[in-house]
Amino acid sequence: NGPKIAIAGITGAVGQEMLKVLTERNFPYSDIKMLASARSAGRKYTFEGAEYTVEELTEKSFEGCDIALFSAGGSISKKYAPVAAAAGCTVVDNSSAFRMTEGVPLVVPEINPQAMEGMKAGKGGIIANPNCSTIIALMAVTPLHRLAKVKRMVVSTYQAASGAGQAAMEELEQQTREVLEGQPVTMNIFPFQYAFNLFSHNSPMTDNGYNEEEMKLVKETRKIWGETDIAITGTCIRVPVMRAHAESINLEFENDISEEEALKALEAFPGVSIINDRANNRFPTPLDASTKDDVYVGRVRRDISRGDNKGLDLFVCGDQIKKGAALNAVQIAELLL
Ligand code: 2RA
Repeated sequence: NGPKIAIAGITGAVGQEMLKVLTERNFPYSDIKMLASARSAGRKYTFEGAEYTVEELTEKSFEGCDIALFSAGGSISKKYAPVAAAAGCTVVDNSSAFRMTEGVPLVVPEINPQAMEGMKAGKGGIIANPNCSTIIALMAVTPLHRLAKVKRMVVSTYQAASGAGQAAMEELEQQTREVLEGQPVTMNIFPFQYAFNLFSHNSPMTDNGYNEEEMKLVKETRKIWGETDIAITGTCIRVPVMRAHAESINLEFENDISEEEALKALEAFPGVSIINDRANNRFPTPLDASTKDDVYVGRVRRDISRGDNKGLDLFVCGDQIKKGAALNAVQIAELLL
């Protein structure tokens, strides 16, 4: 008789992936409440042999629930996560609404589980799921940070359509067909062609010339590691890939670190797999990572632009819907049991 779970945003790509992950990890729930907007209320899902009817998300939706997984956008989280927490539900929020809120743990279970120490299902509280590009980067960089202490991190991301939602994935597919058929491309989600193209991440621009996605990387890394004096910069790009992000990362360390030491630390880190086959020029691709739990790391090499052993470059791929969102959220829920 495990916890009663509510999933807010059940019809989205992440909500649906959460169900898959609950099954894959044999999560011991006693019941599931599937919540969405009024538009989706009444829709039926069969899950693990039982039929569920989607209910409209209201202030009353969380009574009697022990854990609420939110992935319905920031405004829904802002309005209902505190209501769910007040009803005694422990909230795992995949939106950015509370990530930088003092007192709300921002957690990657393999990295900083201690941040949510003492929190239990049914005892209220909110735990924030970091942004997907932050999770994917830090799964690779944290074992190296622990070994030689990162001083500066430069990240270039190649972000999949799934990060912009189901509709963006559908638009990418539709535009690809249209281009191949010589048809004019349909543009609903982005104001320019996505297929066979790439562009600066679609999140809002901020006043320093960085977009919100890049600033999430900077701010969330510091909160997750609990260190504010790390120099971080990034450029986030949307690329025509379906569901796995790729990231090129340059690191400067306080201390020496060799390629061998880095690979050993990566091999030992849970949730990381290595694809680093120089002889065959074989390194991680988004299709290696798609639908997989692990984050894939390769191109691990000494940064030749420095005259010392305090720099490394690497290349990382991780599934945005899974480890970037749904899997990380369910792993946080497991820590509440
Ligand atoms: C993106 N990080 O990929 C966002 C998704 N939450 O656009």
